[in-house]
Amino acid sequence: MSHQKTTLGEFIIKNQASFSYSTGELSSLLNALRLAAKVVNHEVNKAGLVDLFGDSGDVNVQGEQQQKLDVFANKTFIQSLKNRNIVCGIVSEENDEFITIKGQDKESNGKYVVLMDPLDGSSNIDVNVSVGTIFSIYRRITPIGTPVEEKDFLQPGNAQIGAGYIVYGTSTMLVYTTGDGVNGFTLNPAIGTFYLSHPNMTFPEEGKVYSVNQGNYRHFPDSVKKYIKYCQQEEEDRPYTQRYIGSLVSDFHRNMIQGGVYLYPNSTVNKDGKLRLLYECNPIAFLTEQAGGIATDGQVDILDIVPSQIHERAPLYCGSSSMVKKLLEFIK
Ligand code: P6P
Repeated sequence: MSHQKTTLGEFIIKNQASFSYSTGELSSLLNALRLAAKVVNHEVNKAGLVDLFGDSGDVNVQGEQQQKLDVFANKTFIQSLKNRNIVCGIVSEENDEFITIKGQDKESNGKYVVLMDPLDGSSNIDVNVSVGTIFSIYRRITPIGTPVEEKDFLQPGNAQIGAGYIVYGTSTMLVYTTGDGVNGFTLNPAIGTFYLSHPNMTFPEEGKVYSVNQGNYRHFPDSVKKYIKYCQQEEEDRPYTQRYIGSLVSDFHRNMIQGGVYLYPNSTVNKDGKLRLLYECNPIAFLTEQAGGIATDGQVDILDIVPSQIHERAPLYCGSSSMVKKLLEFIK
């Protein structure tokens, strides 16, 4: 029963003590994300009824057709993060440049920066397939009170102090880490409260699922083609099942619960892959490692990559450690 479960708000307070560097500001940041998640969830669930389906008519920095819900989610998360004077800057998939946030005193006093994909997989909205929000949190590098700079956002993933996602699916869940394991919270929409439903989430060591868009097979490196053939072979523990929703958060969430490996390789079409390093690969990689899995670009751990541009892309292979290790035998 819900009344026996810990709420997200209670969990954040209880674990605040473990934020050795926080005086409650990180808790407040997490609560800002919690609030925005509930507002976006409400709109995602009724998009078709209030004409929030479909294209906004604009195109984002990636050249992708912006969906109306993308725009709504972006505005909602930015507004919620602005309101608490704890964040000094935001990078969003939907904005070309980083956003500077000043407090009422017109100063950049926030201690943190947030990087996000406000509505990942949004091309699935009109066909009623799960979509998600992905977020990544760092301490700023520049001194408090000075203008936020691009270097505040170009930190390697291993400097993250928090990361997570909201999946707007058959149920809405918020899954996050602050470096002390991964915990999942399910929204009770009747009362608008997230409850701890998946404590200490960990990747099964082994899995039977591989997630890749096989429509791109002909563009993949030969090593990846060989691994896919390996997955399909009739041998002791194969063939595996291929599952691909086309929504990173959904494919990742399923694999973390059931076990599996997700692949978005570089290819002759996308030389650096399609996924963005700062607000897709890095937060997913932080969650992966906190859940006992492996996340790599095929050569190095995702979290060790030093970014050079805020919208740069990287290949992503992540999931159950034994499956990723087998994949790396082919790639390396
Ligand atoms: P493709 C959605 O656009 C996204 O960024 C991820 O959520 C998803 O895993 C991937 O791209 C799907 O890309 O090329 O397979 O359609």
